[in-house]
Amino acid sequence: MGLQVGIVGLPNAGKSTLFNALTRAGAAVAPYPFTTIEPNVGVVPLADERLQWLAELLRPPRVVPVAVEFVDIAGLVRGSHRGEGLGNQFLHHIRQVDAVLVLLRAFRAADVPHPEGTVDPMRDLAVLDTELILADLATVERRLERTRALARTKPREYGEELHFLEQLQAHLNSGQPARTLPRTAQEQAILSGLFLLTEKPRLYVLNLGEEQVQEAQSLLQPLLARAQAEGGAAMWICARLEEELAQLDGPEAQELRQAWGLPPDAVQQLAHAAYDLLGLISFFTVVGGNEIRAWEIRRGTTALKAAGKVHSDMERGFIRAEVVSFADLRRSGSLAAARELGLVRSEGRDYIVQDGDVIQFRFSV
Ligand SMILES: Nc1nc2c(ncn2[C@@H]2O[C@H](COP(=O)(O)OP(=O)(O)O)[C@@H](O)[C@H]2O)c(=O)[nH]1
Ligand SMILES: [Mg+2]
Repeated sequence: MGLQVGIVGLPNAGKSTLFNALTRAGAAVAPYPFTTIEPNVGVVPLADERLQWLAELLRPPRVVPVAVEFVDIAGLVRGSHRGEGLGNQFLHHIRQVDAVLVLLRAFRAADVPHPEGTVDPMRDLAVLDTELILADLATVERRLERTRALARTKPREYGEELHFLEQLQAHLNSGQPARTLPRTAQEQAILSGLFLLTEKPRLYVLNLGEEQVQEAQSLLQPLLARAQAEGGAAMWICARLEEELAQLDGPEAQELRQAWGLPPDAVQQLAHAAYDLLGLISFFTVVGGNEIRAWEIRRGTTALKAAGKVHSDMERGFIRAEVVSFADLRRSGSLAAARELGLVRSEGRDYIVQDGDVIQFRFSV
């Protein structure tokens, strides 16, 4: 499974519209085989000019970019945590994603009812926050009960966990998301096992109407401030326009984008923002003359672990990694020239892979 981003928001915020825009735009990025894995899971390949350059240089039959999967998660409404609307069904879906895209409605449309009666994105955010925090509280309280029972018989083993869970409960009870609670490495392990919704990194997206584009920056301001305070990201989009534009071809769509004041590629901006939010970088592999492929890894990953990402055999039998940075490769013009210039380095298992590295793994089977 690839990197997954769950789209959450109140009903009629435009989640499905955004989802369609994302997946249709994804479909247009040749040569990636477009897929909607399930009706509500779509794949957006990340455009990367470095990969494109490599593809032009080496012309392999297959070019595989990294991709971000978006999941349209329905059913989050005020009262969800106690079973309103579709109740807790959404929880199951959000628990599995790596990051949460919070979509907030700014567009005004008399024919599209708002579940809260008026358009107010920051109020909606408060509603969503409350639901997610309450859902997490329920999870933590279930775990607390178990840990309390265990701590009664084995206080030495479970004392610390109990103490941390109580801290976490108080933190959530005060209206704060799990991700702002300081923790030790040991506590992090407990947290990871809980799959809390408010622990996931967030990308805030404000869904604007066509007529609001001119004032986009000022409308985005409160959300941007919030995102900056929590180390997240915020951007705006016109989901409905993007959905329509995604069906058009290059030049025509670009002209309309300019006329509307939209960015040249909002869908890619969004996918890249999610990628960056998760601290992901890309490295590239060239497999014989057959395939060029981009791989996503977390910043700070070693050559050994990167090899394992490509194939478990490569990790097991790792000998060394032959690495050239993309910048060096482009400057030299070809892999052979880079080799002659001594720009292809031989790196060991502990080498920290850098964004844009072109790597050939040497391994024994
Ligand atoms: N006027 C206007 N309508 C929009 C916009 N974005 C979405 N909608 C409409 O709002 C309704 C609800 O959108 P949908 O994507 O189904 O919302 P969801 O419930 O969050 O999945 C649909 O009729 C959309 O066409 C927008 O930017 N402007
Ligand atoms: Mg929907």
